[in-house]
Amino acid sequence: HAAPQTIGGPTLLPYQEHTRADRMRWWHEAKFGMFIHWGLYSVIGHQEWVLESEGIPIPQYERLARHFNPKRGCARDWARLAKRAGQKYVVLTAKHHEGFCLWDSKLTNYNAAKQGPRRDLVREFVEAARAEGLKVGLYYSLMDWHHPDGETCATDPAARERFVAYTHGLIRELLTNYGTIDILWYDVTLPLTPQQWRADEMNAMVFDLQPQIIVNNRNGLAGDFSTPEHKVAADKRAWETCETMNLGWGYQRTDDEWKSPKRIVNDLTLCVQQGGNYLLNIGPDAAGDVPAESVRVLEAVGGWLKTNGAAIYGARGRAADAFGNYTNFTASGNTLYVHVYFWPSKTRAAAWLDFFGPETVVAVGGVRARALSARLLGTGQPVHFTQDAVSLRLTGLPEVAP
Ligand code: FUL
Repeated sequence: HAAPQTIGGPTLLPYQEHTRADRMRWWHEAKFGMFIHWGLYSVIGHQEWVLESEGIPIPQYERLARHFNPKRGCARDWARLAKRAGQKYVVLTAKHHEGFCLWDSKLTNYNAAKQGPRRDLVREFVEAARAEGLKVGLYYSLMDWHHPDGETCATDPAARERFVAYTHGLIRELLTNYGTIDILWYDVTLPLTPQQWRADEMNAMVFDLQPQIIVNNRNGLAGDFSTPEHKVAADKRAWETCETMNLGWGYQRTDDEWKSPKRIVNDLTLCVQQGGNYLLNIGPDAAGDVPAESVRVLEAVGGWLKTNGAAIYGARGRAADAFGNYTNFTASGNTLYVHVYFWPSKTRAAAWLDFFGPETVVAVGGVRARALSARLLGTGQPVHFTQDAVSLRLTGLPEVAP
């Protein structure tokens, strides 16, 4: 907690249009969302590209719908899980590259209301999310391996005409029939160019139907935010890292490469430090069950956010010129949050560190503002500190990270 005037550089990144700043305000505050990859590929449990990567013939793949049998209320379970995890918005794959629509479409029978579950899963999702007070996002893949024109549209103008009309029509359905949609998360423009997609017209329709919505950049236009995947990559504009909890996006039976809660918290913090958002994926199985390990990790992250949320929600990135070892920094008002992810416990440190004295110390460089007080966020316990021109030294810290 520092004297008002000088904790750092610019507060938020500049947003060109006022209307955009308005639309995106909640999103910048929210920071943390849940991505949900779910579709017929979840039946096989061998990631969401399985149709393409295993070369499964379309008629055979279509039969998966019969085995896609989600439990009643699974969308509510996800929404509650997101809530417990401290996530503020949820984004569901309404249609992934496989082409199967999770909603009751009038434009194709290849949808969850007409076959398989015979339920409008998008409606269930939207209602469940709203009931938990979460913002609602829909992912939509432009690329479509199932539609007969999905590939030929690249070369055949008549096929293109039909396929582009189909695509605009599906997006129109999603943004007409389910009330307020907060995010449209496009994916993969292949095999058409934005011009061929009539992407300008597409976005104009989207904003016409949902003036408050925000859209990403994966229809080939800039949209409202960028979407670095599997990496934290700060941008000059609004951006959101999307990341998986294990390796795959869709449910993968044999994938045990789970990231730890600590790793997730660190990534989230790093995103916030650099001014971005973090969209973390779950891949429920065909019953809608979320892998137990995902639940465990999300709940642990949620536990952390419960005590440390002030350092994340609504916090600003690049807030200070502060630097340090194994630390991330976020800020809110005049408060600088020092996230120490490697705790320099004295007894575990090398003997020569005794040179610095017998205490657990965290040293922060680059803080030009005068510190007035310091405390542990989780417990409120005051932290001793000294400050000179070189560093702010937090001393007398507990031996073990709180
Ligand atoms: C990629 C897709 O190909 C992946 O399947 C996944 O949906 C990821 C978020 O975007 O482009």
